[in-house]
Amino acid sequence: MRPVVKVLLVAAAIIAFGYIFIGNLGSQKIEFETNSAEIVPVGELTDGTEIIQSFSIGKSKTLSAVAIKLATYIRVNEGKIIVSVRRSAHGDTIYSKSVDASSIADNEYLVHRFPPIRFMKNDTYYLSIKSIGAGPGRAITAYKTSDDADPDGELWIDGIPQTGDLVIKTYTFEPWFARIFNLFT
Ligand SMILES: [Ca+2]
Repeated sequence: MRPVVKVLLVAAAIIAFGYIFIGNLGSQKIEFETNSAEIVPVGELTDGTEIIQSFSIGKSKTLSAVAIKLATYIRVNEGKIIVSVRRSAHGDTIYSKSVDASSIADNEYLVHRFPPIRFMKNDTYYLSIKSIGAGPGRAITAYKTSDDADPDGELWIDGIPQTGDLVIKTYTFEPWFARIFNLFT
């Protein structure tokens, strides 16, 4: 290999590494937090139950994490919870993860971080929580508001639209270069 080619290859590798590394530096912050005077459990999430909450993120924002407030009825529950983030209510899954119901903490937010979703800005997402394998008396629950806390979001439980919204937080990630860019635009 000619020396000049070697130098070019090394330079290309450094630039590629720098782009990937620096592109992942930035800050994550809470984009939205469900705010309501009254929240109530949605009921036991027994086998097959699916909750879907839609939400939107702001212009030029990059979705990087979601958190859902869950509760255990102060007992150890059975089965699994599959948390998914989708582009539509029932398809185009961007992210999905299974969690043992027995590992869920009472009245705490279950946080799921994922690689920041790029090129999908200013969009609506669908957060799904599906219960697998939990019988009555052995299932966890989530919280919803009594009122329409998020006019931009909608909640469905087993396909039935609800008045309130699921108690969640969404997080966005802003790479440092986007922050500087946004100062001038
Ligand atoms: Ca709503």
